[in-house]
Amino acid sequence: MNARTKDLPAATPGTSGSTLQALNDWIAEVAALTRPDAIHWCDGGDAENAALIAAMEADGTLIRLNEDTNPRSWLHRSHPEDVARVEHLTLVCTPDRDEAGPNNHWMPPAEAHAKIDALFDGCMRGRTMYVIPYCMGPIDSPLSRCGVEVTDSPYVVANMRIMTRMGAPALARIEREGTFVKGLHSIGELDPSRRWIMHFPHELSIKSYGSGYGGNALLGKKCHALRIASHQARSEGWLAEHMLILGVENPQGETHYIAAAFPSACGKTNLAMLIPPEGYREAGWKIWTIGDDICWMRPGPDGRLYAINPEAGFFGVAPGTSKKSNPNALASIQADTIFTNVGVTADGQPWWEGIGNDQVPATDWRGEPHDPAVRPAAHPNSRFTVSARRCPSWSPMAEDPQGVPISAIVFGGRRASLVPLVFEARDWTHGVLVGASMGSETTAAATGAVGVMRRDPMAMKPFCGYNFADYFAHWLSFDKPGAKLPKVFHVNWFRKGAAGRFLWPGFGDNLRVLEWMIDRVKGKAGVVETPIGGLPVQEELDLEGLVLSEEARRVLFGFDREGWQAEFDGIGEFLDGYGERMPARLKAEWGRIQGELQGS
Ligand code: GTP
Ligand code: SPV
Ligand code: MN
Repeated sequence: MNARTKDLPAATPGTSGSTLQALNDWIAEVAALTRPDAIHWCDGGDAENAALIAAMEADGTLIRLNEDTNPRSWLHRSHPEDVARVEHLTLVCTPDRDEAGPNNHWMPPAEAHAKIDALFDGCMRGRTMYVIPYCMGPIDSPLSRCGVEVTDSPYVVANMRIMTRMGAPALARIEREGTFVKGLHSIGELDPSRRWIMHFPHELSIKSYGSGYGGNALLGKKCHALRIASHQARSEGWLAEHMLILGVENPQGETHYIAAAFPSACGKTNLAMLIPPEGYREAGWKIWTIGDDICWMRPGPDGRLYAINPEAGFFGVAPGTSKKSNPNALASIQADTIFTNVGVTADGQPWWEGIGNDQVPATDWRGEPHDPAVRPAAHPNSRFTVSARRCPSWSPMAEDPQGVPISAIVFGGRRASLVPLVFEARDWTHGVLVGASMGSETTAAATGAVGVMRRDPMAMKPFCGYNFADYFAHWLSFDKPGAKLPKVFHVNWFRKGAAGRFLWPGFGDNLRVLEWMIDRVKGKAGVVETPIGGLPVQEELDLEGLVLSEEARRVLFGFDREGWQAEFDGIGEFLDGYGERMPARLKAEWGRIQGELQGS
């Protein structure tokens, strides 16, 4: 045992239950492969966290921020070539290649295990191996699922403690339930040429090597709660989605819950924590935050979809977060927060582009004196990790084991042209096509070019653990007798005008669009029918107090037939890329709309 481990409280579980035996056997197997100097079972307690933080402060993994302005908050600088998800190195390893589909990178399981085990061989020598039992979702919810992540990164432990229900209660549930997702992680050498994020859905296991960053390393998040969970959800009849969940409370005190899928860095955190515009606030509108990234939902006894947020914290994009754009996020991160790859002021305050204060960054995210001509102070994908309980709009319903009933599902992308502010799908089948057809411009959340339009169905392109054709069929299967499915909408907060500026004010004003959706759910508003779906009757979407240009009104609420014809050609090609596996019902729906667009 090394010195660091001796400082930590011992938390070795007993060996009574058979699951614990299976867990202990797996840990022994993993230790034999990776050869750590010590093994620490995480209990998730305060003493353990304090000891880990102290050790990370001592070795420079964490830098203490200004204790007066940002109590108990830390800066972590990742390896400069390890700052985002790596989609080209992320694999879904099913026995049959078609099961993973054209949407995933694939390798046969045996070859994948051999390749990554060669990297894991002896990789934890000189390090401590941490065993993290965690629960995704409220600890007492039937919708929740557990996992165990093994890692040699104390930074991962500290983040998992914020992002999941980690430690003793999760271990107890694992013992009770008998199953858990196995996640093996090592930062390795942080060498991009020795890096893989591999998923084995049939084995309920994940192996991740060579990255310490967010979605690559916090295995409960994208790896478990989306890729593995989507695979499980398909066979068990539920949905694991890249969606925020929020509650909209109207002045009458009724709350409607909405789930929304936007691709990475396209506004989920912002919408989930929205502060109503002044007039709405005065009238009594309120937004409740349930989740900002992941949603698990399944039909309840009444036929409605019920959703939980499997996470316990936010791993949010820092740049652009300001008092103006997201006051609730800013309030959340005033204390007890880990910042990754942000800039820092001379007196130790975190800083990023778009923070909207008059502080000046002294040091950039790489730890060098800040020179805006060299690089931004904060990396564009810099993030904060904070407990959801710190969020002023955090809803007590987020802990409800049954989840919240969903009234509307919203899809949306970052589209500078063509796509109007909002439209409504005719029915569930059309809604699934709207989700399947989503396109968005790429962002800094993954390595690669930024601003390139790509198809990102349901915002799940990087996260669906199986063939998209089967995934769309699974979505369609929810439409059955007795189902009371939510209405489906599509939004675009990112439409630009001829001058290249956003035409819609966005942020708090997005509530205007949510209000219209709820009116639609309640049958209180009409639509203008077009081939792509129902557009708002302009007078029925409250724009009071907004200054919108003539151009903005025209394009935000307009329908460009020729533009959509070209878009539908592209969507058709995309669907055809999945061959015979693509559900006929979805292709028929595409054909119907294509026909209407042609004016037949
Ligand atoms: P992940 O955590 O990567 O899954 O992303 P997310 O969808 O939670 O992203 P987030 O909410 O952090 O979005 C970040 C980016 O979207 C920032 O650049 C914001 O400024 C921008 N953004 C969010 N909402 C709006 C909006 O209503 N209008 C405009 N124009 N930009 C927005
Ligand atoms: C995303 O990229 O969609 C994220 C951040 O939410 S990460 O956890 O790094 O995937
Ligand atoms: Mn995300």
